[in-house]
Amino acid sequence: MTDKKRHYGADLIIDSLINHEVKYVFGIPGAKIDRVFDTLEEKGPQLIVSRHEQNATFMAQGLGRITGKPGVVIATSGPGISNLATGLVTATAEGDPVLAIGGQVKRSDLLKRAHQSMNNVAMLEPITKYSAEVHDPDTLSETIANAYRIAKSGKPGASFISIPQDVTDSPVHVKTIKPLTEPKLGSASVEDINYLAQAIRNAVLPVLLLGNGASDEKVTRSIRRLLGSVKLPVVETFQGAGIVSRDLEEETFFGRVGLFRNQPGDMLLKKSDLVIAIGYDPIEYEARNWNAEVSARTIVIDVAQAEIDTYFQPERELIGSISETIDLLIPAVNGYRLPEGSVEYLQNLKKNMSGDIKFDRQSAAGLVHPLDLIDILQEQTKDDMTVTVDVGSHYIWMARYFKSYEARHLLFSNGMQTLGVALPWAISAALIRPNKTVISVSGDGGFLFSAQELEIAVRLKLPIVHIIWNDGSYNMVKFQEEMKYGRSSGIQLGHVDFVKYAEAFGAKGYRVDSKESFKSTLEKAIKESANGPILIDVPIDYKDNGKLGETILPDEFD
Ligand SMILES: Cc1ncc(C[n+]2csc(CCOP(=O)(O)OP(=O)(O)O)c2C)c(N)n1
Repeated sequence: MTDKKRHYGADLIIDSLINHEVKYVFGIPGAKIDRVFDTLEEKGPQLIVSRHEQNATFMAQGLGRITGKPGVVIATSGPGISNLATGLVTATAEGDPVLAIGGQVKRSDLLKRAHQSMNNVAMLEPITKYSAEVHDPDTLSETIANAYRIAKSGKPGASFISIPQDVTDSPVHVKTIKPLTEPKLGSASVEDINYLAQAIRNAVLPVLLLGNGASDEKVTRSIRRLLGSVKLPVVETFQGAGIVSRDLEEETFFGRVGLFRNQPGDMLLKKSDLVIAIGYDPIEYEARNWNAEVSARTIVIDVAQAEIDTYFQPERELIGSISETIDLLIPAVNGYRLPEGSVEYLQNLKKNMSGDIKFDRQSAAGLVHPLDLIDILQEQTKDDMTVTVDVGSHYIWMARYFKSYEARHLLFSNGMQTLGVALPWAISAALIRPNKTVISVSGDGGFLFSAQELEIAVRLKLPIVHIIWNDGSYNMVKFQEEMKYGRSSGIQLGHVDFVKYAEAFGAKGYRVDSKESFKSTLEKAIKESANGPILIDVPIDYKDNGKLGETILPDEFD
């Protein structure tokens, strides 16, 4: 029995989380870490027990991405730890702060072939920013404080702490650390800011390339102020979605870039003589894809130095707080106007974006065309609703055609492209942004990577509408294999009755068979989601997917 008056390692862990104002912990217990769960039960934060550690990690990642504060996941030793891996690599790759805490065998078993004995730190080290094991119970709080700071600083990512069972169970003699004030980064140097301002004034077609690092709240506000005073054309990466607001869209937004180099935004980047890359991370869209000719001058604004490669050699890097840097840039470019020729080019490009004639939306009976689905979803989604997207052909369609006007409200996994993120992220979004319906979108393949978490959504009555683009295959792989080899392999899936699946969890499920029935069902589902999650199974018409990969990159428009 625990002596309630004594203070144990587990208390230090939980008190540290409380001091860091952690509201939710996602995870699954096991014997090596159960004292932490026992303490959690008594003191908080709120525990969300998941059905798989991977999904708990995705939920922590989703929380990290939306709030900018590390999402916390706790798992037990052995397979509990190894199940964290995919979530942690996704978080680190995609710049999302996560703090993972894992159980470990007791210290005396560490060097033995004992039950669940494994080198946790070594396993997770390559995919985290910080990976350490605590061997002295009195250092638990300081280790958590450091891991938390590292997860969130610079380019955010995952931190991992392994804690042997006897460390958790030992009495401790120190006080819990309270987080210190965070150091405030200043702007880049005035000299570099003036250099960029001059480069913009001299450029014929300067373009902003906005990446995931540009989509935090403060940076987004600064970028909007900049675009309000100087109408520079903008392209976003998938994870940069939503930075450009509705009122700035018409004059400044030229779409998202990623995956295949055939977007209006790619044409713009190719033609630009000055690309200003803000919070850009090559993991989302390598420079060899958008700067194949190494033609553009590039200037970077970021919190950390860029990784240099043949296709990405910035001539200046403005390093510091991105928002402070942009706020100082605004007066320095005041009064700048794009040359007449560029304005005309952009107007033509815009026409080309909206008049999409590539697709014949006439679908076979019973199927819904992706663009019809997107139009209906767009109509029924309010700007403050979160939309999470899984990985697959549906993600390419969504990234290209679904508009979002609030940063971090349209979420993609674009660094690792990890299947299964959509529903867990929707769960985090529903927790953090209460009373707002969350839309989550996946293929029929990716859905079943994490679908069991529907149980959490039912348990917590979360207002989630999950839309399955159902084509009975791993389509994104299929159509790319067909492009490469003229045939496909390993992509065929069997039939699943998703309506029954939803019902088995106590959720509602609908199947539609036309754009009209999708429209009315979505309307109904958004209303009904006030009482818990709803699944909509949409037979999707993927006949036009090949066109998504066609490599047309004209320089000019007639
Ligand atoms: C964990 C993981 N495994 C495999 C892949 C490779 N992959 C990318 S998309 C995809 C198919 C997705 O199929 P589905 O979820 O049905 O969506 P669709 O492409 O049909 O829209 C696969 C297998 C991946 N990205 N992540």
